[in-house]
Amino acid sequence: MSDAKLSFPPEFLWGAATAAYQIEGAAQEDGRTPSIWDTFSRTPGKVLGGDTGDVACDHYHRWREDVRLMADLGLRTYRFSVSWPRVQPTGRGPAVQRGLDFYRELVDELLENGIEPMLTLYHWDLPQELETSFPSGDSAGGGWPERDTAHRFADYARIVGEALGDRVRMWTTLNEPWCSAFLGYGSGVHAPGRTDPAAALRAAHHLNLAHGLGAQALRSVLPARARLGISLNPSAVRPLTDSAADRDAQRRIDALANRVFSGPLLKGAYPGDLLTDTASVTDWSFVRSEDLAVIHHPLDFLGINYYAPAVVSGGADPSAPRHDGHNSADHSPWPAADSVAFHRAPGELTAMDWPVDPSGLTDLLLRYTAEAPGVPLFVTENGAAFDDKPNAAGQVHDPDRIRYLDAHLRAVHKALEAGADVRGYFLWSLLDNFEWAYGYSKRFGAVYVDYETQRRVPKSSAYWYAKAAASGRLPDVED
Ligand code: PNW
Repeated sequence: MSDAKLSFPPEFLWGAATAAYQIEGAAQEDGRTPSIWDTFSRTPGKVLGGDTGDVACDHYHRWREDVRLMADLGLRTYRFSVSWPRVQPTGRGPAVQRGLDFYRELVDELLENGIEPMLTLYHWDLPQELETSFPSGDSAGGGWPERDTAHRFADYARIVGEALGDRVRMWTTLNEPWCSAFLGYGSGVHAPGRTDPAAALRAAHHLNLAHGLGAQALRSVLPARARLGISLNPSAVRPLTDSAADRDAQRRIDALANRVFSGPLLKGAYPGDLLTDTASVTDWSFVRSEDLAVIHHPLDFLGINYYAPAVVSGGADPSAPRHDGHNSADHSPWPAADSVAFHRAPGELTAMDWPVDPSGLTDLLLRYTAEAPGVPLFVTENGAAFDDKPNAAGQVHDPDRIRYLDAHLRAVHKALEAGADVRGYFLWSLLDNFEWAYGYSKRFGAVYVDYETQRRVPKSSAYWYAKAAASGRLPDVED
């Protein structure tokens, strides 16, 4: 649509996001040890095509070129993550100076180019050692189901805070703890690939605790001007019909997708219905009452990652295929929710088979405006994968992605008009990259990456987005 060009506030931050394991490569350089994603991706059958992050976009060696790309596109902010096993191999003990230096140099280059860094401490690359060797051992393995991992995360947060606190202002503890807990330990489609619903719920709590302990550790070392938040991937869950069964299915999934995090983070308590719903799986005795005050730490901002909504109904046949975006998994990521059926939401599908429906983004921004009054919001991820290919002239035209971005930025604008305090938007992703269980088969980048040559080619959407960032207005959408 080329009607009124919507304009955004002048201080609105236009950015792009990446994550360490998805772009860095250099998996065995400078003292980095394996993360759970190295182990998982090297296990046959776990990642499409047997792809790994060993080389990825080789960003570890090409970061200067990548920052130049961001500067050329006029980005005002860049969200990246720090690889835990690069700065603290094995997840315990002293830091590796070379690992910290890599991020310091990256940040300095960003700042010199007028690009504000947003640093994520944990985007899923847990040091393998923390998954494998663990002190108490009251579950089938270590990792996030173990309480100790939250304490290890706080130590790591302090290390990075001390090293970069003088130059990074925006900090997030965790990216999408839902994926870490429920895809990592529930459905097993993400590392470490465990399929134990009780472990997934324990993981969710210990991720919440890690956020709280990490936030405390950061506050103790960061200057007062630092801003601290977390990025969640809340689900816009809709009932298929208005029936009582469908509305109850919505409530149940809302608890498992959203309130399991927002409850303790924003209210200092787990929702009662979540505890009752999951009583057959766990008694939640791993939650100590003092944990809740730690998790309920005042946020300076909340990051919302959004891709697509979900539609649910009650009274399902547990053997029927799910349409929750996790159909390929034999195990459900939703503990104690076998009676819930997932339906395909309406809308055009992206290459992930995720429907295009921007209204969920407006809904979520307004919901969290109400649930976290006074807390500024960022869209810390939004974007889409399409089947991008260079043409004979070597250019990549991606009108689908332009339409997707335009529609979702309009959804952000709608939330702004309705009173949401949205401070910025990060396109996922700057570069095509390692798309987790899908390997390199899905391209989310505004910039095309030729994995043979590592050549970067900005797609048409990158130029479109650059115009939006430069003018604060949404440009026309080409056909
Ligand atoms: C997010 N799901 O991952 C991540 O933060 C990014 O690293 C990732 O590349 C991006 O979204 C695109 O997938 C998700 O299955 C992965 O529901 C899977 C799901 C959701 C988010």
